[in-house]
Amino acid sequence: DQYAQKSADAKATDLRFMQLALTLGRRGQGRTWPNPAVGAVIVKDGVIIGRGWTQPGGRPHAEPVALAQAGEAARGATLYVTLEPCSHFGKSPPCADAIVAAGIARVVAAIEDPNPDVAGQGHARLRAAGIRVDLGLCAEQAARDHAGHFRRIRDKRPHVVLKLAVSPDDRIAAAGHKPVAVTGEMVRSRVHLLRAQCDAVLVGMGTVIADNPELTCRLPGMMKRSPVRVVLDRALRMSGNSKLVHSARTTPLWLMTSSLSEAPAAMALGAAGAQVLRVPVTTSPPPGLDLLAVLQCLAGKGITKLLVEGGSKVASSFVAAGLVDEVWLFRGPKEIGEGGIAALDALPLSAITGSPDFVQRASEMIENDTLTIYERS
Ligand code: AOF
Ligand code: ZN
Repeated sequence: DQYAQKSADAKATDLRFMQLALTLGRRGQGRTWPNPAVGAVIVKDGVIIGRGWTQPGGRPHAEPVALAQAGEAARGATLYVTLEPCSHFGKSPPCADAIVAAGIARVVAAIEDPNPDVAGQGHARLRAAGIRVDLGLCAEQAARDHAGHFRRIRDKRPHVVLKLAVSPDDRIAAAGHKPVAVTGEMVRSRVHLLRAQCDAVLVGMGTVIADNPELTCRLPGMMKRSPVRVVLDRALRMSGNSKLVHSARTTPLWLMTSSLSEAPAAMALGAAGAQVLRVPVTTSPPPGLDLLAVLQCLAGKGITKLLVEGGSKVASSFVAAGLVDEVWLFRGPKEIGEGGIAALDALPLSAITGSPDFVQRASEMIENDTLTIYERS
């Protein structure tokens, strides 16, 4: 094909601009749902004349932002974009039409958009207008960056990231759920950054009762990036005095409860700013919310990427149900010892670390702790 015959120099140039587009796209992560966080760069004669990324709330899309910056100079230029430009009249007009109208000569797109409204038609529209389209540069990285969008479109559920912070003896808390500092300060900021890049975070009611967490992103300058907080609260035991409810008016709080939980409690929590969402319970023991139904409900509301933060029972249920796509395993240096709470409740941690279902993608030291990332194979 045309692209295979390009010179090494031209390919290196393309790679550099696509990597910039990917970096720009990541700026929107956690803030563009239900839309993917796309990045776009416009280049003419080797000079960048426009940069754009999907704006908070999902619109405008990345391409019109970059085109507006380039203005008239876009005529004859190359557009690098991390996802196929859209071809449908959604809440915004088709990006493909805007690209044609601006006179772009060549589009380099990382990957096709699986959205059935687009699915190749964006590229077809560009080609029909005489634009040269090169598809597939950095496709693997783009698939990773858009994993939430792909999973939501294809499987009607969010991409699920499980975060675990464990001791060398695979425990997350001391006897009686007494909290211990398993990992250090640097890991804490890293987790807050991870939260900011996800659309929603989820915990079980046990964690809320034990820790009274707030689950917001508290990094300097990033207050506005807190994800939706989701609590599995089958019997609707959430206290009106929890930090979660107190902050429900500024950061969304969604309580997933069984259809049988009491109406008056739901009304009171609703009045305090929480959203109560009812899902079916499992028919087989142990009693619990149907996790696939929970995920489908979240995807239906637009969530593309979900961070599961605990505790051990919630983590093990997601693993056992085969609903975990990615694991961030932080490991501290100090043993917790006998009686400590096991990371995955009844499951051994090797259900992830030794399972053929997961492959290790990356590993790094963070001060005295390690982070290992696993991906569904
Ligand atoms: C693009 N560029 O930056 C993004 C795209 O409801 P709408 O009109 O905003 O369209 C949403 C769909 O557009 C979304 O599901 C996905 O397929 C695509 N997202 N497309 O050309 C972008 N964010
Ligand atoms: Zn678009």
